[in-house]
Amino acid sequence: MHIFKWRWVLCPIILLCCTNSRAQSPNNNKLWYKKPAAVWTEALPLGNGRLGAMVFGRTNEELIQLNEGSLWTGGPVRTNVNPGAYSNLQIVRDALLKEQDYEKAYEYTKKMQGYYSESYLPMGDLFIHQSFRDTAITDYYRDLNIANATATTSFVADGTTFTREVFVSAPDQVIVVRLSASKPHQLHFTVGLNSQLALRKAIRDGRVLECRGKAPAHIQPNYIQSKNPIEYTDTAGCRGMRFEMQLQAVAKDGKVTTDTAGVHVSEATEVLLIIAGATSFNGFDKCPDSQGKDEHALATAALGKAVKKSWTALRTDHINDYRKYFDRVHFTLASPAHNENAAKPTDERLLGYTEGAVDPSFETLYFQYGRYLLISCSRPGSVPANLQGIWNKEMRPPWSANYTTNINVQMNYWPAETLNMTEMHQPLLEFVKAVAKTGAVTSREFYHTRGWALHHNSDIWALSNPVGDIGHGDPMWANWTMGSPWLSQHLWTHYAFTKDKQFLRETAYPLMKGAADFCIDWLVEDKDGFLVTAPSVSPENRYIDDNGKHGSVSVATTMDMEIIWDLFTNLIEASRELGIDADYRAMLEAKKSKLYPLHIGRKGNLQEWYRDWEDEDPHHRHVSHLFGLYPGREISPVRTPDFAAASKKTLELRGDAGTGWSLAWKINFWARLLDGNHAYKMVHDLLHLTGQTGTQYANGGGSYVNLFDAHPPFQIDGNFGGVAGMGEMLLQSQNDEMAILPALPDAWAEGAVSGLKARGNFEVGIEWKNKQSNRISIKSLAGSHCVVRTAVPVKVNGIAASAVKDAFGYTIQFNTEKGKTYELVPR
Ligand code: FUC
Repeated sequence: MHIFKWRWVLCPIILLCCTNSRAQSPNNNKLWYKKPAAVWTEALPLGNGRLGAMVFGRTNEELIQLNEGSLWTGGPVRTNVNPGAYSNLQIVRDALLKEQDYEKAYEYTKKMQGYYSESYLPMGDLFIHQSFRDTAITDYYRDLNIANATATTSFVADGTTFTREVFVSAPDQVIVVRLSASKPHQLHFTVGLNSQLALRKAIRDGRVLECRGKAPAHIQPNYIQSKNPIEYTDTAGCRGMRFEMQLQAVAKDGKVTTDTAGVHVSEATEVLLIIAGATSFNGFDKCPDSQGKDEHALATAALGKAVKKSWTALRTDHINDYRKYFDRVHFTLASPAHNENAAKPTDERLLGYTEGAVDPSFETLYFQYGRYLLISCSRPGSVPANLQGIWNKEMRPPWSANYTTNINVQMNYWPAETLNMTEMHQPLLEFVKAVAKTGAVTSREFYHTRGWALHHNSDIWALSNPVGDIGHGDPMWANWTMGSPWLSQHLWTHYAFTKDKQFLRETAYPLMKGAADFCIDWLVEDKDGFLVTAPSVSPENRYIDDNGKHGSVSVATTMDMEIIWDLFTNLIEASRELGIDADYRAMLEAKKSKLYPLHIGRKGNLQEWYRDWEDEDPHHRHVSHLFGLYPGREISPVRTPDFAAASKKTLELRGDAGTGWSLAWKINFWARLLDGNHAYKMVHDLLHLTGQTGTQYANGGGSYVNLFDAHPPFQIDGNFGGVAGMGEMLLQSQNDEMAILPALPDAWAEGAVSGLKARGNFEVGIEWKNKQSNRISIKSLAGSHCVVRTAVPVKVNGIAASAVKDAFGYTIQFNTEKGKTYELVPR
């Protein structure tokens, strides 16, 4: 809902700006280019949460690279992978807590590892060979319209305009391509399907091209040297899923023939290509082959249904479905040079922005693009978005394009609730149920602990063991144990935003309790009586201890303690909300009070380690110890000013540079520190054209030409963390109050946003000028009590509200009625 209409603003100066802001909306929803994609990171992503397509927009040799979110190597996780693991735990603990022999602890920690995760796969490539012989191509244009999730390519050859429109439909579960020519009978082309995976092709009913394939049993992670990294033979049993792609052309006129080389079309004017794809994946605990779904039946049914629909019906259903989510949030900034900037193709606009052009509407486009991407790669019923969302062309993608849980998969979902896409959170929340099952086995087998444990990597099989192929991984990532409490935060967050008590009672609470049980058993007492984690790492940094020794395994890293604090705090609140488990709650409260506390180091920083040690890499990309600032809520300028000041010092010492996701995290940190200008600086750094084009690893995050986040290489978390951070600049609600424009930068002095969500299930719109909100609209969707923090005192629905003033502004409180909207204006 667009709560604020610019027409309400009467002052002529504003009207001028409003005209601008209005004028920007129609064409500020497009990424567009004057040339085809030369490389994958210039192609444009489409998706319905399950099927993904990267559209290159080439003229004679169009390439649309295809993915299916559940197409991974492997099969259900194995149990009892390292029966000797547990025997090392006490040795590690003694080495850490009694002998202070951290090198020994490191060596023995390595003995507590299992297998690497499986790998996400590319499904196929759709080629369209359309020959124009020697004819010159003119008027070339391609775009991605994020307002209707459609990519269009058009160009002129021999006096005919050729247009190709592509979308991936969620209601119809197919990819749709329409090719059309402005003059009759000018379409002559062949469409083919290929894959890097083994395919068998067949023709059904003379008109459907079927491509049946099988995924490898395992692929070694790309960072492992291996002579035969791709294994098709299933030695372990139950590994290697089937998949199928189907293609059919529907032509209004002309001739269409289909053989295994592809679909051949001539003398047509308009042709629809319908592509269906499915895998046999049937859940994390089912053999993908013998117990798999019937991928042939799934693809056949989707294709059969879609070919009967008209282009208009397919397109209308797709757009209506997509807009249900996308249209919930509007964000505009006064953008004086908008028309000039938007007149540039996106690659040039990005370059201009990188070189310093002031272009606020590009920032709002980037914000909405992040929302577009989550809606496109994570839908109810799909598997969670991986390191690349659902878009991957590599057989051995970076870090297996898996679920990396020491920051990355969580970051993917940071904008889900705040930016009004709660449904898109569902795949991750469902995944927690699966990983809690495998994690219970891992917890028991590796540590003899209760509850469920998850380490730093997972996959669609809900892998939960510490990776490393038993002894080959570095514990600074492989043996990080805080996956279950961190993922539990998402369960609580979903409840906090939706107030869905049934979800809390039936789903979230038991899973959170399972994670807490693991943490309770995992914690041990140090000699001062504090509860600590041991072994403990701070992803993925190393310390230099007081004796000058470098290491990564130690005791009670700040991140561990903050994550456990977060879970215990959330679980205590959850049990209160549900009015259950008073004894368990009292036990948690007692444990919480004994957790090793936060410390401020001698540099005034928030200590990362158990002791005030130096960092081996002071500028490390991970800033794990600020978890309590974001996404946690232990640290805040309002409630814990000393730790907030120490966090600020930490960020200054760490510096701004980092990988894409690191820059994105820092937007959120600075927003939580209420420093809008520094947060904005980080937005700028993230939306900065990277010098990389391929899958190269390099320092310095940024954005590719298609505005995908560059780690580099491409990793989608930075897109999601980045836009979540932009949301945190506009609205925060983690401290039992809704802070309006808490970190507004000078560059965003005037604008309007609507449809943001706040905890308590409020939908919030804000309109501001000169950095001051002049209208706030709060729609109460659950009838929760509302506490609002503003910069100036306000009236609520015309009545002056009594406000409490402190150094951070004014807070007012009022009860709300479910379904009612409250308008707040300056008094
Ligand atoms: C973590 C990070 C890396 C990368 C990888 C997928 O291990 O430290 O930078 O993002 O995940």
